[in-house]
Amino acid sequence: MKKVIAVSAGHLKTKKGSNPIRNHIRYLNYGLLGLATILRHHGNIDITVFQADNCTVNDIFGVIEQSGINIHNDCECFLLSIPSYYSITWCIQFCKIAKQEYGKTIIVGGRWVVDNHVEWIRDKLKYADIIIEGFGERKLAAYFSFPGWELIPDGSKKCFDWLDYELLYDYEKYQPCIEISRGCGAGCQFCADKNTMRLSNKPIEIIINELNNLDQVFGDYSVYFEAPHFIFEKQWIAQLCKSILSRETAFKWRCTSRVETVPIKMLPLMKDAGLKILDIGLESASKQQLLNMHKTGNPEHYLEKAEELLIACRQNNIWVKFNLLLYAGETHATVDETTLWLVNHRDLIKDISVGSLVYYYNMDSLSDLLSLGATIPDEGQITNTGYIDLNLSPEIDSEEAKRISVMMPKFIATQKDFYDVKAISYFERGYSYSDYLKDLARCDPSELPFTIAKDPVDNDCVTDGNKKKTR
Ligand code: B12
Ligand code: SF4
Repeated sequence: MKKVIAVSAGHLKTKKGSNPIRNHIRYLNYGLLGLATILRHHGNIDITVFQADNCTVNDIFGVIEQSGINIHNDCECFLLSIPSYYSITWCIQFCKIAKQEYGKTIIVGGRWVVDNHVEWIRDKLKYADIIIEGFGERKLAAYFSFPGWELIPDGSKKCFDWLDYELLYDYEKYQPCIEISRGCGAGCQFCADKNTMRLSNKPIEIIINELNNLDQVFGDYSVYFEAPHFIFEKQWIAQLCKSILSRETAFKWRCTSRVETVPIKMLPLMKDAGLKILDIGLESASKQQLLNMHKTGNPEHYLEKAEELLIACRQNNIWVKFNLLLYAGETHATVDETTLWLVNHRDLIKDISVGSLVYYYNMDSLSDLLSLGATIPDEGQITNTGYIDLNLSPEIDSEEAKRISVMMPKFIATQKDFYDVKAISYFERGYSYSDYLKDLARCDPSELPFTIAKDPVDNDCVTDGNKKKTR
């Protein structure tokens, strides 16, 4: 059998725009790499994964050929993974070339985009042969029908056991991750995972095997423990930390969770075991907006817990990065309320990332958003792109929301904070602080989500989280 070429789609437009620094961010599409690992190791299928990242469609075909694959002669079929609606335009061009120039079969998947709107995708991607909804593990195994394919479990029941990084072209540039669980079901109104079933955390022995593999493949690395909502099951965490501490190699790790979920008493143990960054979905510090998002039923208590977490993380030299969302019904007053809370806690917060509400085709709550005051700027946008950049309220339209998203982090983070937070798990491996400063000099400061300040005196790559910020 010839080679299967798996491609993670790139973006012609990204949600956060592009600049010389963002071009060094490499989001690993671990969903696609996990599928490739199964096909290779259970199905004995020859497969290579290419991440398009910021490449144009023509460039990615060039990269594939440069890797030594003759697409005409060697390629059995393409698997195309669509990580987000922002990739659709790129995918349209990709499918056209893959079919018209190379005449290959194209199988498309990526549940956040494909699910529930197959007809729409089919209409957009006219040259695609097969579109697969949902988790791909079992459906692709059935398609290739290798011996024993029936034993591959459905992705709603099991995480990946491991990721074979060597199947990914140029894998040395990517920072590794380990999938811990899937799904969430916590009900936040804006989230695609609000009603999904959460799988319990993966057994620790499997994680340790994956770490042993990372030692072999990468040597020196940090890890994202991936889960839409990392749950700190106490016994599981205690066992994980104990197992990490008994290993010879140390590494830094991060994960995404909620303010109320982190067991504060366990932070010293987790710090010793390498926890360096907590990505926390704070979303807002406006009490009304927290209620509107269904983030909490008790915003006062929620914000107290957030403060308690910040203080405990500071004591343990763990950085907190908050994710914030400008939501339907947002006004200048609610933005000010959030900004004031953040500024009051500025010395405890390493960085924030602010997004503005986008309505995606497969969300179900447009009427709720409209009832909170949001409006649709361009009725045609959804059928063209699959998403809508909403006006959040009569006061804050989509453009103003984008402006606030860039401005708000400037109150909190400096260029060093931004680098430190992205250096673990996001920037391509080997992207040094001095390379970053050179790229920074080519950026428009007004478009950067941080202020440019004098660097701390001990100008190493990872600053001490206990220090006060210099600005
Ligand atoms: C972890 C995560 C990330 C991680 C990792 C991304 C990744 N590729 O997995 C990071 C931080 C990098 C990330 C970044 C972004 N993300 Co994100 N992310 C998530 C999150 C929390 C979980 C994703 C997940 O479950 N992965 C686990 C794997 C196993 O699932 P999977 O990737 O879907 O893969 C399975 C199937 O889709 C399918 N499949 C995938 N590819 C293929 C290919 C074929 C051929 C087949 C048959 C099947 C198939 O099989 C896979 C295995 O079962 C979700 C949901 C949430 N709660 O917020 C948002 C989410 C997916 N992200 C979202 C967005 C918008 C983004 C960004 C565009 C944000 C930005 N920065 O601008 C970027 C785009 C990144 C990129 N280029 O890939 C949106 C997508 C919205 C949409 N419908 O377009 C979501 C839904 C969040 C939301 N708004 O609700 N994200
Ligand atoms: S806690 Fe996070 S993953 Fe879960 S529903 Fe809310 S935003 Fe989504």
